[in-house]
Amino acid sequence: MLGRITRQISNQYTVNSNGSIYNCSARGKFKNVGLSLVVGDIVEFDPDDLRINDIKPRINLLSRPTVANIDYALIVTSLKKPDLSYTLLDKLITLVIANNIKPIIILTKIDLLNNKELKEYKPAFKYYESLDILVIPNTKLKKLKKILKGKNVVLTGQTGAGKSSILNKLDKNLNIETKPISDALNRGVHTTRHTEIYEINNIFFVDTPGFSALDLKLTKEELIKTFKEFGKYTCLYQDCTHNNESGCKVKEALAKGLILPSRYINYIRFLKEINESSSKLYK
Ligand SMILES: Nc1nc2c(ncn2[C@@H]2O[C@H](COP(=O)(O)OP(=O)(O)OP(=O)(O)O)[C@@H](O)[C@H]2O)c(=O)[nH]1
Ligand SMILES: [Mg+2]
Ligand SMILES: [Zn+2]
Repeated sequence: MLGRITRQISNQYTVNSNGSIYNCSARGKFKNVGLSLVVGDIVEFDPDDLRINDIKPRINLLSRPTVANIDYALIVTSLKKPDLSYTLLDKLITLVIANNIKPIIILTKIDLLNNKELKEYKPAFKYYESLDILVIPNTKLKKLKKILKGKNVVLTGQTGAGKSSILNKLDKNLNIETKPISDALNRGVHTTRHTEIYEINNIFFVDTPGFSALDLKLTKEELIKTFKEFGKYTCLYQDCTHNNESGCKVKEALAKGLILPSRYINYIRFLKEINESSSKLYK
C-alpha cells in the first residue's frame, strides 16, 4: 500500500493511507544504505507486518526542519518576543527558495507593537512583497485558503514565533502544545519537539520544532540565485559575487536605494559563511 509519513518519533513512523492510520517501522535496508525516512515521504508499506518497504522519489528535501515534498513554506516571523531578525528571515527565505519551495511570510505578535514601531517595519515588508513574497499577519490567514488548497505547507521559524498557535487557531480541535517564551532570556523554550502533518480543510500543514541557529549548506552560485532581486542587474563580470568586484551593478543599485540594505548585508554575511565552511572542507 502507498501512504504518506505524517509523523516520526524516533524509529516509529505514522503513515496515512487514504485517511487510515498505520504505525510502521522501517525495513533494515534503509539503514544499510544510509537513507532516512522523513515526514512528508510517500512510502510503500505492508499493512500486515507494518513495515515500510520503499520510498518514492522526493520533489524536495528540506534539512532544517527535516521534511520532504513541500510546496509552500510559511516563514513564521514574530515581531516582538522573539524580536524580528532580518538575518534569520533572509536565511530562511534563501533555504526555502534553494529547495524550490515558495516562501510566504506570516507576521505574528503585531499586537505587541505600537503604531510607531509597526510603521518602521512597513518599508521592509513592501520590499519583500516586491520580490513576490506574500506578507500576511497571522490574523488574516483566510487570505491564504485558496492558494494553499491541496498543498503541502511547512511552518518554519524561530522557536516561540507562534507556529503551533497558528494551527490551533485554524482548527480548534487540535490543541497542539504551545508555551510563552521565557521573558528572562527573551528566547523561546522549544515547545514542539517533533515534526507532524495536520490536515486542516484540505491543506496539509507541517508543524515543526523551532530553532535558534541555522546552517547554510549551499554553494555560492545557489546562494546568489536565491537573492532574486540581484538577477535584474548585469554586472561587468558574469560571475560577479557582488562583493568587491568592479563594475558591480548590484552595488550601484544598493547605493541608489533600490536594494534593501539589510538584504545586501545579509547576502554578504551568508557569502562569508559559505566561504568559511568550504575552506574548512579543504583544510
Ligand atoms: N501576543 C501574541 N502572542 C502570540 C501570538 N502568536 C503566538 N503567541 C504566543 O507565543 C507563544 C509561543 O507560541 P507557539 O505557538 O508555542 O510557538 P512555536 O513557534 O510553535 O514554538 P516552538 O514549538 O518552540 O517552535 C505562545 O504563548 C503563544 O500564545 C500573537 O500573534 N500575539
Ligand atoms: Mg510549536
Ligand atoms: Zn555584481
